[in-house]
Formats: sequence, C-alpha cells, structure tokens
Amino acid sequence: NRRVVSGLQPTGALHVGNYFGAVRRCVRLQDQGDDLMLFIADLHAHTTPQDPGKVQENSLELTALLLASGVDPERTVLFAQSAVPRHAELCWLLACLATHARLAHLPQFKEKSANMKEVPIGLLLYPVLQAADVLVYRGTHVPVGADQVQHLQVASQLVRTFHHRFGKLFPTPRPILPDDGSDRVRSLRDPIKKMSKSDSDPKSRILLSDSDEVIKLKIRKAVTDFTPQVTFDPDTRPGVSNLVTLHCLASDKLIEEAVEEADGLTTAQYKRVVGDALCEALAPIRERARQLRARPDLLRDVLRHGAARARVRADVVYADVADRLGLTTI
Ligand code: AQP
Repeated sequence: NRRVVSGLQPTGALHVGNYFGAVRRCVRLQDQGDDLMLFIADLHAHTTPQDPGKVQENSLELTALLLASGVDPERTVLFAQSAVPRHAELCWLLACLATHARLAHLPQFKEKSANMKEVPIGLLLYPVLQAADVLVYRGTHVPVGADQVQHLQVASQLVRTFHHRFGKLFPTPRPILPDDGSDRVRSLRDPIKKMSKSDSDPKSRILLSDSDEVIKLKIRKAVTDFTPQVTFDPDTRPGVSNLVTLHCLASDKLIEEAVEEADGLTTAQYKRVVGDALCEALAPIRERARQLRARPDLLRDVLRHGAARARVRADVVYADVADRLGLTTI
C-alpha cells in the first residue's frame, strides 16, 4: 500500500492552480485507496514573513476548502504540521546531514532569496523540512509538480546519507507526476509565469472563492495573442494553451477533445466555454466551503482528530530514528 504525503501552505486564498495541481489530485489519490497524510504547512509558511492572524485564518479556510473539495477526514489524515512536533524534530536531524552547498544551489531557493538582503536559514532549510514531512511517516509517494522534483531528490539524497550512516530505515520517496498539465496552470495575465498566490495582480489568478461573474470576467480578460483560432501549443501560444488546459481540467477532457470542441470558435468565443466549464466545476465546492466556513468548531475538531492520528504514526517512526541515533528520549 502506498503512503502518500502532501502539504499546502496557509499563505493566502487558494487559486485554481492549487486546486487542480494539488487539492484535487490528493482527493483522487484518496479515492483510489492510497493512504494519505495531508497537512496544512504552517511551519513552511513562516519561511517568508507572515501575519500570525492571517496564518490562523488561512489555516481554517484551507481546511474548509479541502473538506469541500472531497477530502474525507476519516480516510485521510488531515492536520496542521505544527501540531505534530516530530516534523520539526526530524528536520533538525536531517539538517545535520544536509549540506549548505546542495541546498543553496536549488533554483527555488536562488529565486526566492535573490532579492533579499538577509536570507533566513528557514528558507534554505525548506526542502529539508519537506523531506522530514514525508520521512516522518515513512511516506512512499509524493504528488509533485515538475518544479518540485528537485526537492524530492534532496529527500532521496538525505535518505541515502541516513542509510549510509545509520542503517536502512526509510523507503525512498517517489514522485507522482500528473500527465494532464495540472501542475502547470499559468497566470492569466502573463502566461509565461505560473499562476501564483503571491502575484501582485489579482486578475492573474482565479480563486476558489470567486463568484461565477468574477471567474467569467477574469477568463474574458485573460491575455492571449493575435491569432483567433484555438490551438494547443504551450511554447508558442502559452495564453490560449493555458485556457485549453483549464478547460480540460475543469471538465475532465483530453486536449484533443477540447481543441476539437473549439473548432470554428474564436478565442473570444472559446473564453465563454472555458468560463462556463470552470464555473460548473467550482460552484459546488464554493457552496460547500461557504457552509463549512460557518462551522469553525467543526473544522478545528477535524484538525485535532487528524493531529492525534498523525502524532501516533510519527512517534512510531521517530522512536526508530532516535534509537538509531543514540538519542535518549526517556
Ligand atoms: N500554477 C500552479 N499550477 C499547478 N499547481 C500549482 N501549485 C501552485 N501553483 C500552481 C501547487 O499547489 C500546491 C500549493 O503549494 P503551496 O501552498 O506550497 O504554494 P506554492 O507552491 O508556493 O504556490 P502558490 O500557491 O502559487 O504560492 P506562491 O505564490 O507563494 O508561490 C503545490 O502542490 C503546488 O505545486
């Protein structure tokens, strides 16, 4: 049986990239019978400056959206990362096996630290904490996007180093990569870039909380090009291709089917099709999330229940780690 581990940061409102690229993939893994550990990555969130009130608010909001999207807290262990201290404890031990050179070379670190005067060590350790998140449950698989594969390679490297020094203990975590483009939803304003929570232009992303009107407006304003036909070629026509991807993700279609459906339509007309497909996919989630948001006690109970289960699992693995390293845990 696969044990899948995944986390989302409570750093802002979720967009459709997060939904199709992470949330829905997790729900599908859960529904196909994988043993899923799904957490709110609130420790990761603090690698960049955060308003504590917002972290708390976003964590509950994220919980509501995960449940609304189909996460079943009986089958999936759903919890906040900070409620299971073993993540941070294992992170420390793995950090002692990681090298500065390896971490400082990762593209995501270089990108995020490029414009900082003072680079927090937590930002450098980000992939080590990710490795701990997975290994602390002896995770076997991690759903990732293409841009996260290198971080998983850090985890594999840490597993090798650990095994070399202390003996075999962990499975090497394997990536689960999507084949439907769901890991590459692009900005609606600048389709060279990925859609992102932190983009300064709110029109660049569609939020799960956006109304039908707002979704349709943002799609209507999406940047395309001067060719009216709809074709799929992400390299030469990133804007139109992103619309095709969104259409496919929203209505579970293959690229060829979507392009065929768009035959004879101009990109302006096709935008209506895409907007409608997104509204249809997202409206039920928005409605369920609205109901759940009104029940913060239930959301907290779900997280408490998940954290209790996660702690039991993490303690079992950590006890083995402590034993191998000669730590006195009594
Ligand atoms: N554009 C995207 N297309 C597909 N998947 C995406 N993800 C993020 N953007 C896209 C996936 O969503 C999950 C969220 O991970 P996160 O909360 O750690 O956020 P992130 O990866 O840093 O990306 P965001 O949400 O856009 O935030 P910022 O703006 O801070 O970078 C991950 O599984 C990610 O792959």
